[in-house]
This record gives sequence, structure tokens and C-alpha cells, in this order.
Amino acid sequence: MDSLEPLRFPDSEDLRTLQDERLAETVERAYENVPYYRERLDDHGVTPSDVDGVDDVEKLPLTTKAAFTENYPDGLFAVDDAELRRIHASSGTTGKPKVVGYTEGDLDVWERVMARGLATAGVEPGDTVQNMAGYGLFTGGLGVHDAIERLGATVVPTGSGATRRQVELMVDLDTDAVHCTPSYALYLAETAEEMGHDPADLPVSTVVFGAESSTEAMREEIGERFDATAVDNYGLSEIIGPGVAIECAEGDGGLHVWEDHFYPEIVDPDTGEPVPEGEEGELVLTTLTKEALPMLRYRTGDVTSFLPGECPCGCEARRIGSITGRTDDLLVVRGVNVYPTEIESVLLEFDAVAPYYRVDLYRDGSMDTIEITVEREGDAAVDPDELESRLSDRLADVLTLTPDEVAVVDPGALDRTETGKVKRVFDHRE
Ligand code: DLL
Repeated sequence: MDSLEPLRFPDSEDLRTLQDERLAETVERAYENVPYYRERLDDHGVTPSDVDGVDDVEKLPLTTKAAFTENYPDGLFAVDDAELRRIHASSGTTGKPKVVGYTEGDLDVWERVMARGLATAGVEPGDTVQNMAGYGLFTGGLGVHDAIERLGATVVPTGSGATRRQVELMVDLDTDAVHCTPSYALYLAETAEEMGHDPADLPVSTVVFGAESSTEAMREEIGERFDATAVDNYGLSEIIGPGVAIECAEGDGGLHVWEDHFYPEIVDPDTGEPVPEGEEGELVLTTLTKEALPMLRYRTGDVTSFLPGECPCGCEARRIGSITGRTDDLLVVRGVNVYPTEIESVLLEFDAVAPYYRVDLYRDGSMDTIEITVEREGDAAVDPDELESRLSDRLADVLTLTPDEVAVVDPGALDRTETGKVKRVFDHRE
């Protein structure tokens, strides 16, 4: 695997030195070129010379998503326009998108980290990889596209949607691996079945999925239906796009963070203090090599934990668990905190239920109501009333809140997402 040597994760002796040097350079670059960072560091009484290495990272203030809104569109960029080679953007929670920029060097790093990730996931040079992520401002399309080529594999740039054609191409081109969202992977399997193919007989041996949350049960289902290795791929535009962390094919779960380029911390979302290893908290990332858009201690809003111990695959990059939720997708219903992932994990306990659901929240006078609609599994012979009442009891136990309605509907009754990220929660309250 000599051709993959340049993509290799550094040895542990070299890693720390690299991280220390790169962090110091990044802080310097941000301070000198981005007024926002200079002001924040000045306010905190920190100068670049105070940061010699990662032991000093906690001296730096945390950066929130608001930094993008306040500096829209490109106030956080640390380079002149002439040095930019690409712009992407991701939707912000409040109107304006988060605009992110890349220099030639950034694009090179991006290709390398994502190519390394694909190799870690089991994709090999010479493989044919169908990239079903949306092309355009979304980072999932082009980010993974370039990496597939960099790895020495062949990219089939189908983008998202046109699902029957995707299946035909998988068969005709002998596609070895696909990249898509986890919900789309399941929809793809369902479409293949409708077309008369058993997805397990398709040539695909690796499904790389990401861009939205998934549960362990979903991963198992994706792996089983395609008879393939299913790996979780994590990233976010503000840091680089896909290519921040990924699961390996041989390991037993957990996503390796490419910490030679992105320094990870996990903090208590309320206090901003680091949590002990193994405990859940908010992932905070600092870029170590980004030129156009250095990010210092960026609060991702994504909830996860560091996994202890070494990975059986031998790669020493630290591992995080799959993202279990977002700090900002907490729903407060009648004063009770509910995370959509808690609902999802209950639904997936039931064999008779398919992984398609929607949650509708209404306000009736001053009273919140929560309605959960879920699809019955195709071949499950169940009494819907009985299933609804069992689901309702179990949800009430786990959420400590009794849903106002739980409806089990026929297979295929809920909308599928053919493009982009799936939307499961519809909050109709003010
Ligand atoms: O979704 C980048 C990406 C593309 C990752 C393709 C993987 C594959 P954004 O559109 O900026 O970037 O959205 C980033 O999506 O903060 C998470 O909340 C969520 N997210 C991304 N990957 C995962 C994952 C891309 N594997 C936001 N599991 C992040 C759970 C994920 N959530």
C-alpha cells in the first residue's frame, strides 16, 4: 500500500510535536489576520506567544456559531480573496448561511484527510465509488469526490436523488462502495428491493454514510441489507467538511478523529469545561492546518464522548463515539427535555417498526402536544393498536413524558428524503 503512505496518520511520537507546532501557527495566523479573533484574544488577555502547544489550548476562548452570523459572509477569513480557490456554504439556523473558504493548501489537506478516511473505511485504490451526496455548496459532494480520486479510486458522481438510476448504475458499473446519508442508504435498499434486486446481492462491499445522525441499529440494518461494511463519516463545513472523523473497517466502532489536522476536545455544554474521558459532552474542534478559515475551539453543537482504549485496527488517532445528538436540538415539551435521538432509539428497539418516523409538536392554548408517527416494518404481522400502546408505554418510560398520540402507519406512508438531510421533527409551535 505504498501509494497510501502520504495519507498515513503520523506515529504517536511525531503527533504531539506536529500538533504543538501547528496550533501555535494557527493561533498566530488567526490573531494577525482575523480582527474577530484578535479582539476576542485581547479581551481574554491572551497573546499568541502564550500558546506554545496543545497544553495551552484551554487558554483560548471558545468560538460559537454566532461568529459566522456576526462576520457574514467572509469576515472570519484569514487570507486575501486572491488566495481563495473555493467557497462552500451550509445553512445556518438563523437565515444566513455559514460561508466557508479554502485555499489551494486547504483543498489539498481536505483531499488527504478524506482519502485517508476512505482508506480507513476499507475503500481501496482501483475501487469504483458512487458518490450520492449533493454536489454544490454542500461540502459532502465535492469534498468526497476529490478524495475518491486522490485515493486512486474511480468516482461516479451521481449526486443525490434519481434513486432507481443509482441502483441501475450500481449493478451496471459494479460499484464497490457508495457514499450517502444513512437515511438515504436505507431508502436505496428499499428502492433496490422494489426493483427486484436483493440489496445484499449488489456488488457494494462498503457503505460510507454521514452528514446526519444515525443510531447503531441503523448502521446494523444498513450493513445487513447490503451485506457490506457500513461506516460512519463525520464532518462539518466550518471545520473543513467531511473528513474530520471516520470509523474504520476493522475496529469495533468509534470514529478516528484526524487530530493531526483537527484538535478535538469534549466539554460540558453548560460550563465549557472539559469532561472526563468516556463522558458525553459537546465536541469542540480547533483546526491545525487551515489557512483560509482557521477555527479556534469551535463549539460544534454535536454531542459525543472520547472512547477509551486502543482500536483493534492499530490506528492511534483518538476515537469519538457516533454523534448522539446536538446541543441545540433539545426539544422542551411541557417542560420536559426530549432529544429526537431518544425517540429514535426507542422506536428501533421494536422489530415491527421501520426506521422512518416523524415527530410533530403543537401548542394547544398553553399546552404542548407531541405526536409521533412511525412506519410498520414491511412484513411485520402485528395488531397496530397493540403496537401503538406498547410504543406509547415505552416512550413514556424513556422520555418521562407520555406522547399525546402514537400512530403506526403503513410501510412507505412517510415521505422519504431523496436529497439532503432528513427532517424528522416538525415544530409547529410559535
Ligand atoms: O454534513 C459534512 C459531511 C458531508 C459529513 C458528508 C459527512 C458526510 P454540514 O452540512 O456543515 O457538513 O453539517 C454538519 O451535520 O455538525 C453534525 O450535526 C451533522 N453531521 C455530520 N456528519 C454526521 C455524522 C456536513 N456522521 C453537521 N453523524 C454536523 C451525525 C453528523 N451527525
